[in-house]
Amino acid sequence: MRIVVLTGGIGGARFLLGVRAYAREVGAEVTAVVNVGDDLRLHGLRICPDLDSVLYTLGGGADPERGWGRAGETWTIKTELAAYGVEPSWFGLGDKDIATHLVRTTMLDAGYPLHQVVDALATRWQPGVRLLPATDDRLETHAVVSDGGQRAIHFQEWWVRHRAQLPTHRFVFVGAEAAKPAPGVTEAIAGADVVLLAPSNPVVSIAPILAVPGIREAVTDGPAPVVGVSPIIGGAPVRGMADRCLAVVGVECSAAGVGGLYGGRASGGLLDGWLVAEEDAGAMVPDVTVRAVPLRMTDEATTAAMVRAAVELT
Ligand code: FO1
Repeated sequence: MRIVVLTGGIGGARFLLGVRAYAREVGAEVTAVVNVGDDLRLHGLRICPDLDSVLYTLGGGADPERGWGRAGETWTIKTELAAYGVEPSWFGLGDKDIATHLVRTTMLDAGYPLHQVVDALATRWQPGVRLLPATDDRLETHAVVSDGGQRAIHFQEWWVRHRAQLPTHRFVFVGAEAAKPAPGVTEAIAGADVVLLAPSNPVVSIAPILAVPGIREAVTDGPAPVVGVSPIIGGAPVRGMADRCLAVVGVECSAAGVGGLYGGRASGGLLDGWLVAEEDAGAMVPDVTVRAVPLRMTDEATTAAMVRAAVELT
């Protein structure tokens, strides 16, 4: 069996732990297509938060409390940069994490495409699943905010500096129109037995992946059933600030709201199946098979059981 997962953020990385465990049980191959819209260049370094969250989480090197960055991190360089008054001071890079950004930036500057850089980093972290960036090309999520006047700011500034509290009009996926799917992405989707949408933020993690021309079409026109896992339980995001993002696009923060945002395949949307939490049993999405199961990713075995339920929904 071949499983493709569209994923981003810390929830997506934790979901992949369960996908990998399930895949080992049944002998499946997993390809994760990872959001790059959160990426930024800072202090001359290319930072890929979602790819790194997946690498560190699956490789056993993630900080369990923060969710992002490395366990046992030290912050000497951050402190030194602050002593020079270097901005942005609101985005902290740990010393161990910086090593990853140095390797990545050196390879990118030498001309390697991002997917080859991911392969090189994966040699160390051995994630046990195939990792593909959605695109090798520049794709950055920006938020159009009212902050005195109207302006667009990078997603990380919106998320980390302003904690998603600024009046926000919309998100823009800068570069998406000209971006091409990274090699292997549409082929993996076309060859999949099931496509899973991780319980990631639908607005700023999954939407930028689908904004790359060719990816959404590969999912909707492909032979594989598509099953999404709700990132919302009982009207609240499992983690992160999906509620703020959903408000920006005018979607109710509920399992039914996000299911409706993705939409049923038979009515021009994405989904064949929608897995929701037991708390949300009764949520309805037109043309979509909805099933309620325990949906909190408390450990790998519970998450693997969620994945089994998602696969069996099809
Ligand atoms: N999140 C924060 O809340 N504060 C930070 O200073 C911060 C730094 C950071 C550095 C590298 C990295 O890979 C992620 C980092 N994050 C930080 C997490 C990140 O902003 C977001 O949680 C994701 O982009 C959303 O998935």
